[in-house]
Amino acid sequence: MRKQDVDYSLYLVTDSTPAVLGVRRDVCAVVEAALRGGAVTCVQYRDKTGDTGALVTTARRLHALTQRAGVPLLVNDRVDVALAVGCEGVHIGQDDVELATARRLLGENKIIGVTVSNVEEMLEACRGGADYLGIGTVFATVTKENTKSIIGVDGLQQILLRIPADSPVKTVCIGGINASNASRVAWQSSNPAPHHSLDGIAVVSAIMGAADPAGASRELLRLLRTPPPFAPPSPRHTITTTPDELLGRVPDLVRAVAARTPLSHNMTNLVVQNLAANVALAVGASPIMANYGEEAADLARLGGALVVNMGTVTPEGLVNYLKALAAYNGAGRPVVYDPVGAGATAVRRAATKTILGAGYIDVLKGNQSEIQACIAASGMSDDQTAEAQQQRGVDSGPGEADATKLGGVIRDLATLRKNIVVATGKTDYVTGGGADGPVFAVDNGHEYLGMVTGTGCCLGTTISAYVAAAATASPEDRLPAVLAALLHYNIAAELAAERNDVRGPGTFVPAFLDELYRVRKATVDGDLGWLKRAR
Ligand code: 3NM
Ligand code: MG
Repeated sequence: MRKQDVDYSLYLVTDSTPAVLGVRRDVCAVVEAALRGGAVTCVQYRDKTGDTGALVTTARRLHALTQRAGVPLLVNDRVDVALAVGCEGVHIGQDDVELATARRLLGENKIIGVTVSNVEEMLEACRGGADYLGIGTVFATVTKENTKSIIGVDGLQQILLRIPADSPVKTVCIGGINASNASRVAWQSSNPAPHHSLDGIAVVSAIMGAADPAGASRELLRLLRTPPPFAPPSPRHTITTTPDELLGRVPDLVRAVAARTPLSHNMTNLVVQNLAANVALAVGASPIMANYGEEAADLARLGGALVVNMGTVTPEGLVNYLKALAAYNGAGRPVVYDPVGAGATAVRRAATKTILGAGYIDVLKGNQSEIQACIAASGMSDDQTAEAQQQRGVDSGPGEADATKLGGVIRDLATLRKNIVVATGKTDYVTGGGADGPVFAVDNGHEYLGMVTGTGCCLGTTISAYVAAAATASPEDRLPAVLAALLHYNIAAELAAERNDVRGPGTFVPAFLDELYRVRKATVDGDLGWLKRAR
């Protein structure tokens, strides 16, 4: 087999410790069983503690098995063992022998893989002629202690996007990959050319620790090749819709919410529950305020959308969010995440990172400092920046950032996460149509919105109603839906604020509910006068 032809799809890394393997099992027996499933495409023998003689003996046995299966065997770290056995190559970590030395010892025809956890390590490995990269650690895992950094799917994606387009290097990711996340990770790590996409997943415990290694590996390969339930139906491409075309679609979207009365499942804080439920009703959705994660699987089947609002974060609350996120991801229903006060405390920064890493967020909505905190949580800026910009409370950002810069930043975030990002402020910015896609700005709204608690959260609720009612999960339908939500919400606020009976934030609230309702009703009746206010 030529090394260029190696299939890295399902890359099994061995572990000989009883904690992973179980006491009675032998590493060769498990690898043999896994190979019998026919799904494993590459094997790495990894034993950090064995004596050299024993390593060579086991590696020889493994090589006989992999040769019979027609897949390559690589040895972790030990170039000498690989040479003794004559297997197909080695895998080296950042603390192992240097790439140049390994190459000199092994020659051009052997496979050398390198572990990388950041862009600098990746670039160095590419320059040094690595054949493939093991990118990680993606998720925290008990299988490896001393993992230098948990990079999440965002970190993985950033490395993939920065691999030089002309590099022939292949890629696998490693760390905590299992049946619960393989499909999502593979989908989130696929990119349009000329960018590199992930070539495979490397797993230890998901196969070595499985009762049925053959079945487990077949299932992993199947998941790897199956888009997750929430993936948009069409291949992603740059959105070319103009603002006028988008405006033209708004009336139908308002009517779609009214006609479908989609469920808006809110996991939100006590302060806003009542107002958010009333806003949902006013725009035509059917609200349920359910903070208990065990309910989410049933609710996710009802065709609505979930809002995770981090307004009151507690350890128990976080567990509930993650259950609900998994349930909605599994049902292919949209999730809106409102990272309230994401940068305000260490607890919220950690919770944001956990939530963003635990599943797919369809729409990420926050004010500028919350979005900044999400960028830090995604590894796109260092955490110190986030701490330096620590928010004063949950209501205010660091000031109006330069709009062009903000637009570029949220587009990068949305591209990385393959989702829609909404940055709210005096002007709201929306993007999510690819790396070269547009950033839409909505200039409507009223200052009273900033004087009433929970109006940001209620915007999240409104967005959830609209994305739930969108025809498909494709950005062609989701982006206009989010824009329609912003226009409905902000124009209703203007209409309410201008009423004679409104004299301040107190009288504004009931008038705002009225106008949310009246905008919907007028649109259903064919009166689109309100939309002329769109800016
Ligand atoms: N290398 P599991 S993480 C061997 O980040 C290894 O470089 C890692 O085990 C890295 O699939 C890891 O059981 C262990 O999570 C992965
Ligand atoms: Mg190593």
